[in-house]
Amino acid sequence: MATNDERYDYGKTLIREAGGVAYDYFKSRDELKIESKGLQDVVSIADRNVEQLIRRRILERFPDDQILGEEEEGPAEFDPGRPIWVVDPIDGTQCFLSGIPTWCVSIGLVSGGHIDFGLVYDPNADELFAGGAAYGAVCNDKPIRASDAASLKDGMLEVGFSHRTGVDWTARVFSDLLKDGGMYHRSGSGALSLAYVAAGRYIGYFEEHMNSWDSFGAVPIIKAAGGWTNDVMAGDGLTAGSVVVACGPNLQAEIKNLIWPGGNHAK
Ligand code: LIP
Repeated sequence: MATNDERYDYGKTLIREAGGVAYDYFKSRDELKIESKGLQDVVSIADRNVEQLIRRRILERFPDDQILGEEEEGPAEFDPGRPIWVVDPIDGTQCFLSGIPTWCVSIGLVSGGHIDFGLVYDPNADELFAGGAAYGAVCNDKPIRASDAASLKDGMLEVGFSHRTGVDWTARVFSDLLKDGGMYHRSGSGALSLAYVAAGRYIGYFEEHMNSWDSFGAVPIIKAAGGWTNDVMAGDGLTAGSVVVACGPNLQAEIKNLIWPGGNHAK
């Protein structure tokens, strides 16, 4: 029976191959036909073909594994006894199609009821972020650590947003963050930004709602890098997504108080 160590090694090679194909599309993006999936939500043949490549490669090597991908989604129900690959072929599609280099390929592996490892590949910078509890956290094989910032004043908080939600919670977080002397950033690729939290480049991350394919690739890397995230698997996080809050080890209390003031978990 295949092991997750084998999946981890295979995934690292696969995500670089997929990123290479995506990067070729990026260089000739003017030829791509852009389709709308909703408000500020676009897609092209690049997303679909890269996802198909990833699906094909996974099933060639691990035919019994299951796949949840952004473009083709997954089966109506998953068998919790078999590994599930959670795939975003191009995270940051709007940036990709606009010629902005903040996009990536993201893959997470759910196995045994938790996210065993995650992979985020940025072809523009040729950076592969990888990790999990059993593997440590690395960028291009070099160990990475989440930021040791102890205050929101000590760096940039990435704030993601999509029109899947209303604006009130995010607007309130912006307001309180700025009043407290903090600073925000939005790259347009949630997965890549979360990988940057693992690498200590951003001190934290907040987004009211992310789909699992946007967060599961980076969350295990953040944890393996000494950082903290909320439980993105809680409830039906795999299929419905969740709020995502992440930070380095010393910022947990302060970021929780910014997002859920006084421990009030209402928005
Ligand atoms: C998007 C992310 C964006 C995030 C959105 C959305 P897509 O993914 O990259 O940063 O804020 O929630 O999921 O559609 O570009 O793959």
